[in-house]
Amino acid sequence: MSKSVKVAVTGAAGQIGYAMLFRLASGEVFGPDTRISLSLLEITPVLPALEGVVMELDDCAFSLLDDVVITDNAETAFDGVNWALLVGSKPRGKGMERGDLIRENGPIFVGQGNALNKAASNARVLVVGNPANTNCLIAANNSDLPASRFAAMTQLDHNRATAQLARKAGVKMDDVTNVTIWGNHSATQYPDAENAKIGGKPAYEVISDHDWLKGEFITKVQKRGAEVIAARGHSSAASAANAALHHVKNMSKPTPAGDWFSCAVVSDGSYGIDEGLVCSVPIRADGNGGFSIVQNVPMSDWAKEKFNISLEELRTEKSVIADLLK
Ligand code: NAX
Repeated sequence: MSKSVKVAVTGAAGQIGYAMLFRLASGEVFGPDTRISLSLLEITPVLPALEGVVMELDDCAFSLLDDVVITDNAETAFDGVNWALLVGSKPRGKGMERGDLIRENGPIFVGQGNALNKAASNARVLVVGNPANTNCLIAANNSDLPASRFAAMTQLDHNRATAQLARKAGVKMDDVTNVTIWGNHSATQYPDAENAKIGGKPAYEVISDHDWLKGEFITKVQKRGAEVIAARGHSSAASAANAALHHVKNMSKPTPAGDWFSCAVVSDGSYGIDEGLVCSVPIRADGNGGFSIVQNVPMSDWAKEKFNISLEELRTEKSVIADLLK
């Protein structure tokens, strides 16, 4: 008998949604024996555009795709879903500071946290919409689902770091392992090459240009989103959708022995991160829906300093939306 999965995507008519839905519906993520229902949330004025996307989904005649629901009601969208991919949020407007964006988007995640609570007792949640860590903190805090069901996406940053290391070392992508993104999905994040491995050896042994590892590598990953906007005129979409699906796959299967992946989860106090803060750390999934934070990954004093900058930013973001927390 075939299995089935129901996936909610918010902001489904946006550019990441458009790059994500067809891959989800193709069966790439959950495998060829899993039937798929999609539940798509948009704001009311965008529903007609979303109808066009649904026409295109139909026109693909995907074998595994059963229902597609579109709605502007979060509770309807989340009804009985196994995964909720929270992509939708307002983009940063002209002259808007990060703090303004947090205040603008925070209430969306209060509503969606509540809706998840009522409609989706089995859901696993990935927050992509920015500021992702703090939006995730708000959604998790406004829901009674276990905190471990919530994550904010740093897989795109992880993939960017992996690609930079592979290109520099002249190796295949899969030769790079044990990359970690620490902290916030923002320009303060700390991409960790000190613990990364290339072909099983420390990245610092394989790449002799340590100035690059301590300098350009870090800033390149931190500022890659802005670099893509400058070149393309639009923010990362296909790579972001790819990373979201990569996250779902990573969480759904046992992580290969000795490796880990990055995502921002609700802190249990590991690495001195304030309990409850949503912070990116190294994660291993057990293949049964559970995960653990990899412990004792060493950090030099230099690395700790970098990580602390991002941690401090997360604390500030939390203070900006303190009134939205229960
Ligand atoms: P778009 O502006 O193309 O799409 C966003 C969609 O969300 C729009 O269709 C909008 O109508 C919808 N939306 C707004 N408020 C909503 C609500 N309350 N409920 C449901 N839908 C709502 O943006 P897109 O390029 O798709 O990016 C989406 C989000 O991902 C942005 O916040 C963006 O900053 C964030 N990103 C996060 C990344 C990450 O690694 N965590 C990387 C890529 C991306 O920048």
